[in-house]
Amino acid sequence: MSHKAGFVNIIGNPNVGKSTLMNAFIGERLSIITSKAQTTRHRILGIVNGDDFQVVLSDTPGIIKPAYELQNSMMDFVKSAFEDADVLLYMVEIGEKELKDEAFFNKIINAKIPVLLLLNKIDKSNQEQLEEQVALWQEKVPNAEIFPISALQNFNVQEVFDRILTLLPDSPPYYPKDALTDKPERFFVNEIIREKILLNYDKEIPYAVEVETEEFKEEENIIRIKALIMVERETQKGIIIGHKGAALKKVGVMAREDMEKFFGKQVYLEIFVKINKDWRSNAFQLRRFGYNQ
Ligand code: GDP
Ligand code: MG
Ligand code: K
Repeated sequence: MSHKAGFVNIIGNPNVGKSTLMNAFIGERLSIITSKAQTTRHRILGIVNGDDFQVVLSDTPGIIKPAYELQNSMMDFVKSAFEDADVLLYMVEIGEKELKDEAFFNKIINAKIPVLLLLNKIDKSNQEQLEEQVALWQEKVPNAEIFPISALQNFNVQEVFDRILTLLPDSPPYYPKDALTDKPERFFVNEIIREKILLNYDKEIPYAVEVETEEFKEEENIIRIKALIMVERETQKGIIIGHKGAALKKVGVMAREDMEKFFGKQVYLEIFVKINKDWRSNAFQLRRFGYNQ
């Protein structure tokens, strides 16, 4: 049986209905996790799994950043949103004008990947308005396939999803399907720590380590997390920990801050470093996502 997998980027102004669309995608299937993980490249909104597909949906925080943050690193980020995705969903709502950010808008109309323009909230319009809007957007974004939808009323949502699937390449899943449905919180804890490792150490280190969440205890006002960073050699352990523990402490503080945002709760995070020569054989393969290659 062939398997399809890929990355779908959702772009659009705030409040156009991106989260509602995610919920609509999720409502139709059981084996789905929705979450917001801040990764190096994208925020994961949700991963939709089926027997023969895995769709990773994410959005691009860059689009809503104010102008003063529009520096090189952000523009790189924005660029990667176009280069790394397999399909781009550009969501607008009835009556909306195009994006204020002209550079970004130009990226959409010049995208090399398929663009689906989702004209959302059509439940608020009549037939005449709708036809007018479709014509308008087709002119503005000639490279897009336009889907009038109502994410809220689940109109045309399945059609969009089916179209995404036809556009995705044959590929094994990027994320372990079982682990996702099994212990999703731990998965995102691992991803957040991995991201901080990526940001704080030289290139070879992230490839030499594996992160595992040993304990995840949610209490009323706090989540207690114990995570393990597994390395293969003593020297790597030393690098991870750093002089007087400073490097690991930094990773811990950054990761905890993200986790608190992610889970919306105070987090008590302990990270241990352990040498485990065999982790590679146990680790999940295929980790394209989140790595700066
Ligand atoms: P996001 O900021 O792009 O994620 O937008 P949300 O999904 O949070 O939606 C913003 C608001 O638009 C919410 O009040 C939604 O209920 C509403 N909304 C989303 N989709 C639709 C739709 O298809 N029709 C209508 N009438 N409202 C919608
Ligand atoms: Mg939202
Ligand atoms: K989001």
